[in-house]
Amino acid sequence: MPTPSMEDYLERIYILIEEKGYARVSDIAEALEVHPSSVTKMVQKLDKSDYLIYERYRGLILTAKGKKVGKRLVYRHELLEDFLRLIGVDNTHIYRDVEGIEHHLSWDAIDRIGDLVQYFQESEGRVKQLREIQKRNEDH
Ligand SMILES: [Mn+2]
Repeated sequence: MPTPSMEDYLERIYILIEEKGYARVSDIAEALEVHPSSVTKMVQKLDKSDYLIYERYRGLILTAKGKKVGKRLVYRHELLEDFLRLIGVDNTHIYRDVEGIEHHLSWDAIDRIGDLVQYFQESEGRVKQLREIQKRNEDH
């Protein structure tokens, strides 16, 4: 099991590779706002745990295991953003809130949140009802 910090790196590396085709240590450092030496250390750790293969001058590639986990982590982040948006959380809080909770929920909880998001997405009326309750609560 990757640690929360390993998860942050894998998630970011997966996104960088999706978007640019590669992930350089400097890009990862910039995206995560950490020192490049921290990235090198973590990348070596991820290599040891078989999430990726890192060669100093050739860059890094995700293994099948790294791709699978990275994809799941990106899905989890996006699902939690959808969830918070859906329940009416203000956009200015969403990214930070997701970063704060994403590592601390079980995959069971993630899947149940997925059900709930689907429940609302399947019917616009359900979202409307929720907004009505929220409006009522605000008025009090
Ligand atoms: Mn995240």
